[in-house]
Amino acid sequence: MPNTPYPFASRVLANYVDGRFVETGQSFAAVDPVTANEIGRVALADRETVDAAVQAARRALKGPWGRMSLAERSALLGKVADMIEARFDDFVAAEIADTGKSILQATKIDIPRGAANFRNFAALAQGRSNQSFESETPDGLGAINYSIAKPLGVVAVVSPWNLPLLLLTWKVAPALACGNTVVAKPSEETPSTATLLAEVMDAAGMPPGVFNLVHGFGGGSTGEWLVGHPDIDAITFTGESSTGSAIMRSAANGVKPISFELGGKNAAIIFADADFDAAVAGTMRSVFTNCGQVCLCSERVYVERPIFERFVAELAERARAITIGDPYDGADMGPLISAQHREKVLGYYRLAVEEGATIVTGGGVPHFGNELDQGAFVEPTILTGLGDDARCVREEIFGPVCHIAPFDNEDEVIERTNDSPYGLASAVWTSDVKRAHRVARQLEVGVVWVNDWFLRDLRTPFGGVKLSGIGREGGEHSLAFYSEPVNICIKL
Ligand code: NAD
Ligand code: 6OD
Repeated sequence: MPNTPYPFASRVLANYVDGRFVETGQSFAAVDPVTANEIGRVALADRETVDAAVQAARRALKGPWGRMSLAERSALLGKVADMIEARFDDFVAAEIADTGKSILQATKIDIPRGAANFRNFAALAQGRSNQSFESETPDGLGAINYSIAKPLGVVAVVSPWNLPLLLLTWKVAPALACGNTVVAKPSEETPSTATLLAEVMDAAGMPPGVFNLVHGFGGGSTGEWLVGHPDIDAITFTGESSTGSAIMRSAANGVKPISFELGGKNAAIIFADADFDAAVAGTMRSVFTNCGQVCLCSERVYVERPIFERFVAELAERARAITIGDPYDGADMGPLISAQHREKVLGYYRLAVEEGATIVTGGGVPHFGNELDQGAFVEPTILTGLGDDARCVREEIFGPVCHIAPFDNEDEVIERTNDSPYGLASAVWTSDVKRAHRVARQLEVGVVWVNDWFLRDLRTPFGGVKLSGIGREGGEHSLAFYSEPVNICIKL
């Protein structure tokens, strides 16, 4: 178990602009959701700081970074990955301090993926360079065509709090691999690993202005000033669908390219022929990982009627066995991100009752009899008995909760799954491979897992349809978004 102290216990979390750590005279609190205690102060980036970051990023495009070979750039990103790993325990301590997530989650998923994102995109960009100079044979028009991939320029990266380092680096790494410069704004709830990343960039020798970090809030604050800045060239955003709409309005002013990974109301579909134990274990993961705060989590679970009762009983028994509490005491599940988010989730627990749900397990808050009672904890919750039009079945809750409903046939469950304003991910559990292919291709989502959940290959397209996003990232899709292809046509 990591025993490293929170790295910012005695210093302000600063912005990182033009290769310097800068404070601004204004700050806001970093809060530990396990106890609601303030653990640090974060320098709030005002308009001038955002502008300085964007201008530094513009200048850096023309500096040493812009002149580096792809091999040099990739080597530098590899060094960033190495240095994240060298400070692994600091990153883990910082991520847990901000989120209260379990040690298992932080050490096995969040921080390793932070390093892996840099390694993967550095390698992918290098592999691609051989293919990007495709020349075509003369076609009879007396010209030869070839294309080059240029960076977009200054990319604004705005990221959420649920998987802070993983989701920030998922965008920063390919943006840099393609030769862009970045101004990143992490969530105000989770400033710590982003600030460690700035320290790593600095120590790795990243030229000033290539990676800039600005801290602050969203609307009417740092986030809005960044995405509305006229001198950024593209916006990549992960977060709520309603925030995506607001950012899209900013992007419209300058007709900026956008890539959006947004909310979800994901379904797990369990057919009676599935491996029962695997389906239960997988659904436990897909509902309760990270206290249900993963955009891919299953909040709607459809179970074929012959195994419905047994499945509900087994899932409920396992949900009751989840230990909740301080991650450093080895708890399986920590708190939600904040008191405010807890109010939202508890609002849905109350609404479920009003809508006529049966609360199979959970539905309230745990009591500890110590300072954890101030934390943002809620009970893992399983609901049944709601109609498909209930708000708890249609709206994203983003907590450790699912509604389980029976279904009778394949066409019906496909139709019910697709009857959603969201379209991010689904998990299908069956031992019939023909059914798996048939169902998967009919689901209106960006990602379908069959007999698993959140199994990631970073080369695959990742993203959602409908309210769940615009565009795809991952592998070639990221490289395509973060670069500008230019056709050069030479008259022979
Ligand atoms: P959020 O939309 O509230 O905030 C995300 C980021 O946007 C934060 O940095 C915030 O400060 C910033 N922001 C907010 N308003 C802004 C504005 N008007 N202009 C510019 N920036 C603004 O989301 P959250 O609460 O941090 O994250 C949870 C949400 O993110 C859930 O809906 C979840 O499903 C979604 N999410 C989606 C994915 C995905 O890959 N599809 C991944 C993770 C989270
Ligand atoms: O694994 C990823 O690359 C990714 N973008 C995960 C998103 C998780 C949402 O909370």
